[in-house]
Amino acid sequence: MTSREQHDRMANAIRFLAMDAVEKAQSGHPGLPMGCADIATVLFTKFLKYDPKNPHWPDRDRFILSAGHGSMLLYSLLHLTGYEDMTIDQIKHFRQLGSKTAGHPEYGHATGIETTTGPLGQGLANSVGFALGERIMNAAFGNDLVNHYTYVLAGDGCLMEGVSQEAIALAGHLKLNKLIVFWDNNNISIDGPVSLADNTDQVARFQASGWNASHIDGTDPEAIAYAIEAARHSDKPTMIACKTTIGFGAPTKAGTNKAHGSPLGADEIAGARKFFNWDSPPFEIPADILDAWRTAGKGSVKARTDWEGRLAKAKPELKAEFERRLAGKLPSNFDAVIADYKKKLSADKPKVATRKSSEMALEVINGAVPETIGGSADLTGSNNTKTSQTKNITPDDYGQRYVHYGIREHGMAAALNGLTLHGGLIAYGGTFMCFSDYARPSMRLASLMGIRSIFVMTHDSIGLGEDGPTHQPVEHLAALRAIPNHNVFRPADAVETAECWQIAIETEKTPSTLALTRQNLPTVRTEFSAKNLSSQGAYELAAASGEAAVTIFATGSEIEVALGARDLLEKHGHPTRVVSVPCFELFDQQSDAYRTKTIGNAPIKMAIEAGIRQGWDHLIGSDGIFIGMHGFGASGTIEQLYPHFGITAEAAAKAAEARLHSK
Ligand SMILES: Cc1ncc(C[n+]2csc(CCOP(=O)(O)OP(=O)(O)O)c2C)c(N)n1
Repeated sequence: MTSREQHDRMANAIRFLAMDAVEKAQSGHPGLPMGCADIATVLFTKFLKYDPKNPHWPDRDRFILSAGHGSMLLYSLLHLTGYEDMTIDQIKHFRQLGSKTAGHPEYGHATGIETTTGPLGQGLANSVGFALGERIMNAAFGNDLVNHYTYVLAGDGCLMEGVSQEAIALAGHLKLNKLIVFWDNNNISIDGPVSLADNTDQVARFQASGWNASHIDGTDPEAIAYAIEAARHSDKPTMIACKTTIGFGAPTKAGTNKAHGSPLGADEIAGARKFFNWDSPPFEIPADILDAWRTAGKGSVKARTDWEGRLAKAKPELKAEFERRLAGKLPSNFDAVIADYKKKLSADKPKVATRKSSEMALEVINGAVPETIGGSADLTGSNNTKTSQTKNITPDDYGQRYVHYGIREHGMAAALNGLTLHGGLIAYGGTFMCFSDYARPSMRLASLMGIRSIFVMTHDSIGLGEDGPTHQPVEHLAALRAIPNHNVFRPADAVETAECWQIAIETEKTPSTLALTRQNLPTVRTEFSAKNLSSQGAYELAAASGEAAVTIFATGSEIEVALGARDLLEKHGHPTRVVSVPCFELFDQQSDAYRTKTIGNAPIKMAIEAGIRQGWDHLIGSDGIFIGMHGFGASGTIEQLYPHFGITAEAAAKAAEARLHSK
C-alpha cells in the first residue's frame, strides 16, 4: 500500500521533471503533467501491466497520451519507471534536435511510446484500433496470450475534435470494454476557459455513445483507483472525467491558460517547490522516490514471466503463428501465391475496374494471410473491400475480419493505425478517394510513424461519372503523393493491382494508398512476368517501334488512353513508348541509371493522368505536355467527361504531333 504522502511525492516527481524540462528547453507544456500527475501515478503504480525492461511484450497494457502536448508526462513516467532508453539526459534534452524526447511523443523514438500524438484527438481515435486489435487477437489466440487493457489520457482538445465523436461512437458500438479513457477535465485550453467555445456535457455524450462515464476528483488517488477498478469490470468502454487543475501547484498560473504551453518561469517554479515542499534541484529525484518508482516499474514482472510460460506451453503451431504475426512477417508461401495469381490474370485478361481487381487480389491475399482485417466507411459494395473470408466483426464475435466503420473516414483511418500499431494485424480500409481528405490527418501520421496501414481509395477520377465534381478527386493524387513516406499506387489493370497489393502487404514501414477506378479497364499486362514490375514505381509497358520520338507516362485508367495515343502516333510514323507509373515514391527510390533509362530521351515527353499536373514535371520536365485536369470535374457520363476534359487518345496524339511539327 502506498501512503498518501508517498503517492504525493511520486506524483510530484512527475511534476518537477516536467516543469524543469520545459524550463530548461524554454519550450513545452508543463500544465498537463502537473494536473494529471495523480492519475498517471495511480495508473502506473497500481494498474498498468507493463515491463520497462521488455517494452515490446505483446500482452502489455497500452497507455496512449492522446493529449500529446503533455509529452513530458509520458517521458517522466518512462524515465521514472525505468525504460532504459529514457535517461535523465534525454529528459534534460527535451525538445532538442536528435533527442528521443521530441516536442510531442513520436512512435519509434523511445520505447513505451505506443503511437505518435500531438494532433489532438488522434490518440483517442487510435485507441479504438488498439482496443479492437486486442479483442481480435484475443479471439484468435485466447486469454492466455492476449488479454490487456488500453488506457488513454485525453484533454479538452481531444474531445472537442470531431474525430473524437467518430472514435467514441465506434468504440461504443463495438463494446470495447477494455478501453478506458481519462479525460483531463481542467476547463482550460489555449485561448482560455473551455467555456469560450464549448459547453458539451461530455459525460452525457459518452453515455449516449454507449460508454460508461462518470465524474471523479482527478487529484484523489482513491477515487482514481476506484474508478479504474470499476472500469476494468465494465461491459462497455469507460470514460472517467477527472476534475483537475492545469499547472497544479504553480502559485499564480495554476488553473489558467498561462500554465498550458510555455515555461512557468523561475518564480513560479520556486513557488511550486515551496508549495509541494520539494527541495531537490532540477532533474534530481530523491533516492527513495526514484526507488519507489523503479519498484513500481517491476510490478508486472511476474505477469510477464507467467505470460512467457503460457506462450512456451502453447501448442507449437499456435505459438509459431502468434510469433510470426507479432513479428509482422508474412506466411512463407505469400510470394508464390501472388505469382500464381498473376500468371492466371495474364492468361485470363479480365476487363474489370481496378476496384474489382483489388477485390480479386484481396480474395487471394485474405486467403493466404489470416491477419488481414478489412473494412470500409460505409462503401463496402463500392470499395470492393470485402471478400469471402472477411465476415463482420461484432461485439458478440471479434473473431472475424471485417469492420463496418460507418461513415467515419477519419475515425476509420485513425483506427487502422491503432490496429496496425497494436501488432499482429494488417489493416486496410476503404472510402471514395475524394474523401481521403477526411482521412488525411491519420494517413499522414501513418507515414510519419512508418507503419503498414493500407488505404483503399476507389472512384479515383472523373471516371466515376455522374456523382460529379463533389465526388471526383482532382488534386488528391498530388496531395497524397506529397506526403513523405507514403506509397500512392495507381495500378492500370488487374495485374498491376495484384502487384501493388503485394507491395502494400509486404512493406512494413511505409503505409500505402491504392487509387482504384470505378470503370472497367482492359488487362494491359498480358505477358506474365515473375518480377513485380510495379515495385520499380515506373517501367516501360510498351516500347517504341524505333527510336522514340514520344514517351507517354501514364497511370491507372489513363494507361488505356496512352496506349491508344501510341497506336495513333505509331500509325503516323512517330515511334512512341508508354511508361506505366504505378507509384511515384517507389520510382524515386530507383537507381539513377534505371530512372534515366526509364524516363528516356525522346524529344517529346507527355503525361496523361485524370488529375492535376502537380508532381509530373519531375518526369516530363516543365516543357512536357500534360493531358489531364486543370480544374474541377463535372457531372455527366464517363463517355462524355473524358472528351469534355480533353483526355482522349486523339487529343493526346494531336498534342504530341503539334509539338513534333513545331520542333
Ligand atoms: C488538431 C490540433 N489542433 C490544434 C492543436 C494546437 N493545440 C495544442 S494543445 C491545444 C489546446 C488543448 O487544450 P486541452 O486539451 O484542454 O489541453 P490543456 O490546455 O488542458 O493542456 C491546442 C489548440 C493541436 N495540437 N492539434
